[in-house]
Amino acid sequence: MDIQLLLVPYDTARRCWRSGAGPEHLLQAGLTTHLQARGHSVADIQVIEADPDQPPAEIGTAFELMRRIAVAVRTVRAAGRFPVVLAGNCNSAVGTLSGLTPAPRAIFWFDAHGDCNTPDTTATGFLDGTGLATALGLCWHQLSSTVPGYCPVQPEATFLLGTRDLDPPEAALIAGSGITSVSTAQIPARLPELLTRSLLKDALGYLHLDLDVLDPAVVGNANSLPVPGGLSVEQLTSAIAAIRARVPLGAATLASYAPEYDSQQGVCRAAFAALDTILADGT
Ligand SMILES: [Mn+2]
Repeated sequence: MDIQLLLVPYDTARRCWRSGAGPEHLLQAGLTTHLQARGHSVADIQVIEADPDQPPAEIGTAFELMRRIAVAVRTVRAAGRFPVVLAGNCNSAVGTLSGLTPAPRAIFWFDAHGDCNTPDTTATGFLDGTGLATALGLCWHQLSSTVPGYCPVQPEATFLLGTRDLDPPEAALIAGSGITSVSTAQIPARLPELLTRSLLKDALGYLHLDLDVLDPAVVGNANSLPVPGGLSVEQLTSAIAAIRARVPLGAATLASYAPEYDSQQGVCRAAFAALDTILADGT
């Protein structure tokens, strides 16, 4: 496969801080040569940078990055390459999904957390906890409209996978939304059946992998927010294969990986294995 790696090395508007260091770490661990050894063609790395003329601001910088990601993803796909976004923050997904329009899109969001708060429900003020809600058109309407190609994704075409840490208002929002939640216990056995129920006809899939979906006790800590009871590597790759058997993918993202917490490199290895399945021929 012809692949373009798009690096977005920011966390909360800070470059290479915390999970902003994840993209570079994956490269230094040999990701490019790993992919080439699997037979993929990997174009020169493209790094998405914040506007150097603007002061860092958690909200403003995140949306500036989304605007730039949206343009980059569209350009990469027009050149016939598959975009793999390595991002600090999950909210980069808003940009990536915007680069896939006008196709109807389906979201497969692997994450220990729901990222489905809104500015009215968040108790932490952490913008990245609103990323999926923004992609679904539930908040940040003015700023979302500045992202080229932005169009909300339908909740009925959205899957939350392996999510196990929700704030009460977030849980209520998801329960009433049409989003399909797939618990860790349901992966992979129940997934094919759940995938047949949803609105996926003609959809272009977006696979979002927040690496904290993995089990901290078995695989390692992906970031500062470990939640017990996550997926094994085998569960994750089985689920990805089941998704690929159902829906063609338009783009994929690996996000929220802060390498300082991954002391045994288990999450790094799992990221490589996940990408192998995301990019494999013939699944
Ligand atoms: Mn996340």
